[in-house]
Amino acid sequence: MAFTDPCVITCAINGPIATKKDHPGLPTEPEEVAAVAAAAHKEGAAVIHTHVRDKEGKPTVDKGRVKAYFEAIHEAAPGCLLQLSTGGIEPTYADRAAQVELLPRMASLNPATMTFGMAEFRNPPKEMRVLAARMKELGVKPELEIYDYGHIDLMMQLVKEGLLEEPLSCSLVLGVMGGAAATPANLVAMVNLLPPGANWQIIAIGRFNLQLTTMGIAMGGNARTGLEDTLLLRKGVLGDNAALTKRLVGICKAMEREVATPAQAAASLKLPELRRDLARP
Ligand code: KMH
Ligand code: ZN
Repeated sequence: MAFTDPCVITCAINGPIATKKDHPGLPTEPEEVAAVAAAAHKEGAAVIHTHVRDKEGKPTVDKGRVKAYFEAIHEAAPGCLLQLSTGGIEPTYADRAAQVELLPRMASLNPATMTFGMAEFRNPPKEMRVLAARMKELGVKPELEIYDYGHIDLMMQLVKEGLLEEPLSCSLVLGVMGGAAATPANLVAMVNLLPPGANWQIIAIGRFNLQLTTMGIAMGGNARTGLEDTLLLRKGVLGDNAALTKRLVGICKAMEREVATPAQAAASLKLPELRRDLARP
C-alpha cells in the first residue's frame, strides 16, 4: 500500500460488548443501525462493520435479525460496503460462522483464540479453518483481525494451506488487553511483517485510538473508527459514529490523503464480484 492510495475508512458502529448503559447512542435496533450507518457513510466511511444485536441489545446470530440489519442499512446507505462480524464472545463459534451463509460482501475472520479483557475470545483452530474454507467457497472476503505478532504467522500458515487468497485484508488491532499494546513500535513492526501486497488498516482500541489511527493513516494504511473501538471522542466526551468518522476524514484531508469511495475501496481491497450481497440476491 502507498501513501498515495485513497484511504479506506471503515466505521465499526456497535461491536459486541458495549451496551446502551455504556453509551445511550449505541445502535442496536435495525432502524438505529441504519440511521447511524447512513450518517457515518455520509461523512466518508466506505465500509460499515457491524455486529448484530437482539431486541434486548444482546449479541445474536438470528438470521432474520441479521437480514433485517442488512436490509435496513442497504436502504438507508445504498452503495456502502457491508462487513458482517463473525466475532463476539457469546454465541458459539459454529453459530457465529453460520452467518456467512447469508452472503455478506465481507466478514471478519479471527485466526486465533485469545484473552479479550476479562473474556475469552474463542476461535478454535479446526472450526476457524472450516470457516475460512467456506468463506473462500462463497466469495465472502475475509477481514483478518490480527491482535498480536503470532497471529500474522498463523494467517500466513492459512495462506500456505490454501484457505486464504491474496491480497489479504488485514486489520491490525492494537490495545486489547490480551493482544499487542497500542504503541507506535508495535504498529510499525507488525506492518513490516505483513506480506507484500497486503492491504491493512489500523484498529486502535480505547485510550490511544486517535493517536494510533492517525499514525496508521500517516503510514499509508487504511483506518477504522466507530463505537466498537472507542466510546469517546476525547477524554470525558462521548463520541458518535458520524463524529468519529468525520474526525478521521479530517485527518486524511490534513495529510492530503484522498478518502476512498466504496467503488475505490472495493477495487483496492479486491473484493470478489458482487454476486449475491446479503438481502440482495
Ligand atoms: N470485539 C471482539 C470480541 C470481530 O468483529 O470479528 C472482537 C470481535 C472481532 O468480535
Ligand atoms: Zn467487530
